[in-house]
Amino acid sequence: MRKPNAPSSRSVGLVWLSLLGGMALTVTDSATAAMSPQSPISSQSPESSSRPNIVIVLADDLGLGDLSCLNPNAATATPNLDRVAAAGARFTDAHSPSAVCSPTRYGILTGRYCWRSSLKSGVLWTNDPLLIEPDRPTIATELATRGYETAFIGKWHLGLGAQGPTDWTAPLDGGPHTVGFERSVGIPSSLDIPPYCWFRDGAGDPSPTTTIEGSKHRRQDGGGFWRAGAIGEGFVHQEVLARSVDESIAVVQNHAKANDGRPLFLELCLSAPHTPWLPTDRFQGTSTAGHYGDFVNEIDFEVGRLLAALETSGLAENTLFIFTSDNGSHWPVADRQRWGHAANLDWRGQKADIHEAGHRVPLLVRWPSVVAPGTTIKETVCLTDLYATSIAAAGESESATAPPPSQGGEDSINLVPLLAEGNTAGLADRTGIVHHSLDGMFAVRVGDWKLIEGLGSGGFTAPKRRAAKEGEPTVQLYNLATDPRETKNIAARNPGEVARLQAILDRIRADD
Ligand SMILES: [Ca+2]
Repeated sequence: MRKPNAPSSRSVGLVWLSLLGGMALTVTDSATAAMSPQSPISSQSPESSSRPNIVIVLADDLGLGDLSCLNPNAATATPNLDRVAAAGARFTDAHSPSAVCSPTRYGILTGRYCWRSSLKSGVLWTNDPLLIEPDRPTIATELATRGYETAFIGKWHLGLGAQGPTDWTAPLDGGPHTVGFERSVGIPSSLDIPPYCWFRDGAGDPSPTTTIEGSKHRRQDGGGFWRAGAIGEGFVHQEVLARSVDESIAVVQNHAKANDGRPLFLELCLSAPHTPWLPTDRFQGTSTAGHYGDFVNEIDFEVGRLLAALETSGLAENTLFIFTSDNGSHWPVADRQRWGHAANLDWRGQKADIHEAGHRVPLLVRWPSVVAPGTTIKETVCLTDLYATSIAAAGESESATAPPPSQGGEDSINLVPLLAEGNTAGLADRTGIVHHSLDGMFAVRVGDWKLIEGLGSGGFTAPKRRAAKEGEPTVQLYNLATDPRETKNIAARNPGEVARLQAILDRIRADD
């Protein structure tokens, strides 16, 4: 099994980049060569400069086309996120490792595809125990050994409790606090899956002790949707987004106030724009895409509040700030036609699907003095890469007695050289990126080629799975350079390409 990139190879080229000033640059294959310095001239690698704070903000079901910086025709307006993109890098070919929630969250924190874990399809459900295996390294455990304060806020959806159904009458013996986060405030899973409650540092805050009826309406025409089930006293669905950001701002402010020389790692997992779509009064009617679009606008406002807190606390300048989404938007063709809003741009499908809209996600990175403003990165990357990237950004473990370098991050590539210098060498370590759908359908992406191991969407779009007709291939093959919409399955006339990609997928899967 491949080990994560050695952090020692990351020379981030701070001095070289500073020579570029504010010049916008576009990282393409041809530009990469021109951008590469003759030799590393950085004198400020993370080892010798102060370690950066690292903030990862993960939206829930936000599509590429929801950001106005990525979609000139968006029915939404995201000025704060647009400023993040303008100040740093935007990726155009970034993928969540899964087209749904829990597996992507596992992949980000561990740098490992979730289908290697016990969860082979779907998402965790009410009161499932912790999915992350005991002793598995996570971004949080690795950064903690490097002296970071570590905090998790928001939607967890990785299970609570060590085994069996979560026991809310006792301290939680599994959760963010057992996988490296010294502080945590969150909700168990999606905002439409009970129990509805907050937890704080390993205990209910308060635990769910009563019940709520389910809401009747599912999407645009109702008051939001959630399933009936347990709820904690005082829990209000509509307050979760703002409260998650309030808690994050408190973490930032307390961190700045402590000023103890430790850097901060904060993972903020937003509960939006996943259903229930519950924009507060202030945002209703601010978009032309109904409650969904209004909710997206509220996300942007809330991220803006966090960015402002980083600025006023004096942390922003030395912070690697990452914004992304756990899967594509839950936005079928009917919604696009009704509202004229392409939440997933022109990519085929929607959340949960194996086609591009299921897993091609927005990814913005702002890192002043390392990532040049206005950078566009077209290389294919996976959110599992945030594991090795975060560890590389943090630098070597500071304690001689700290555990040895991680043996985790099996499916993670360090993106710091790509971000800082347009250096694509590290990406060559990966033969292909694996995509995974709601029902466990696999696909592999190698260059422009994409092989899907089955027929149908594997997710929400019908048909989910279908049998091959007589003489029809049992797989889908597309070339995204010539057919980005995945309209024409060319598996039948490219058996050699099918065999090549199938062998790569089999090899990655077997490498466990
Ligand atoms: Ca999601």
